[in-house]
Amino acid sequence: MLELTSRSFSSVIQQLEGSLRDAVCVFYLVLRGLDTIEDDPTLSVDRKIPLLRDFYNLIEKEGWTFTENGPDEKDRHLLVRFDNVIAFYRSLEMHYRNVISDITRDMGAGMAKFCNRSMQDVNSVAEWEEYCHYVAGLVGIGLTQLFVQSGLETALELNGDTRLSNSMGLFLQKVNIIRDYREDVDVNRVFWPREVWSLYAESIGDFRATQARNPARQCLNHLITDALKHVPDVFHYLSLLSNRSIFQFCAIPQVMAIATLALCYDNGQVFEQNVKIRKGLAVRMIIDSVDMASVERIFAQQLAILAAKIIPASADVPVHATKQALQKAIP
Ligand code: PS7
Ligand code: MN
Ligand code: MN
Ligand code: MN
Repeated sequence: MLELTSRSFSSVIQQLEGSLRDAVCVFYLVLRGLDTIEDDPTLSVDRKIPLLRDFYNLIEKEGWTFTENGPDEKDRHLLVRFDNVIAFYRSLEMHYRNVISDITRDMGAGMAKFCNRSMQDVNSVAEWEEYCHYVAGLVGIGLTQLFVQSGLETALELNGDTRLSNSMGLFLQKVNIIRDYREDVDVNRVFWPREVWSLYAESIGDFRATQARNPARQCLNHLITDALKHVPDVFHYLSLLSNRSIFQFCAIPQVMAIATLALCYDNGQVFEQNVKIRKGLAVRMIIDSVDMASVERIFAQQLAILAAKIIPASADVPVHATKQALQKAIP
């Protein structure tokens, strides 16, 4: 199921040590199930909201499955055979189950809150961060609790400082939202905050037009600059880890994210298709992400690629802000 549903997390989860491996695998599949309900446009809001809010109870029900997803939902099969995930969840030690249950409850409630307001979109940057907290920051906070429960990580700050764990998720989620502009807008899902895009267009969908490339790229660069502010927290968090398999699990998605940001910066293609880093680059970065020093090197390389794309003569506010964010981000 993990290999069927996960595009990027399957291998880094499978290399985790001991009982943590199963716990994180179940955590992933439970949240993927929840997200499959959130993402399904064929489920009515009235059906969706109670499911999202109740999902943390449903995962306790032996034999529960869900067959109402539309036929096009890519992870439909996971929910059709969710009884398997539930059986696996119920076999976990209680300290792991409690973390998974609490995070699933809070994420489901957060998703329901945003799905409730349907057409109202994400208005401010603060709201953008609130949404990202529910769907990704909470994952960071829950994973950190699992690491500590496993006994493989002991740093007190890791668990005490949910701000750092939250930033780990926020950075990944913002990059995902920035990169997926076209895919999301085409199905009427808007995650770019109105407070930012309204500076550059009347309507978010306008960025798709080739005549709008200049304001579109400025808006894109503005959001990338915003995402970069999380990089110092990401480094701080990674520097607190001591277990090698956990370090790689945490670092590899962050490395992919920074390379994706560097590729997307000032890139008009984001408004046409889903921009993806080259497979060869991804493989090389995965192999190279062994410790803090190598991850810092990769980040510095990717940030240099991004910096080289800044148009030097421009006095735009975002350009100035981007330079400032890069200064703070470069290790
Ligand atoms: C439990 C590994 C490591 C401290 C399913 C990993 C979807 C970016 O939305 O399919 O389909 O376009 O690419 C992952 C922090 C969460 C945040 C969130 C659970 C890192 C349900 C990843 C992943 C915290 C809500 C990418 C958050 O999905 O995107 C486990 C530390 C799931 C992490 C969603 C997004 C994940 C995401 P989409 P993807
Ligand atoms: Mn979703
Ligand atoms: Mn999704
Ligand atoms: Mn997405």
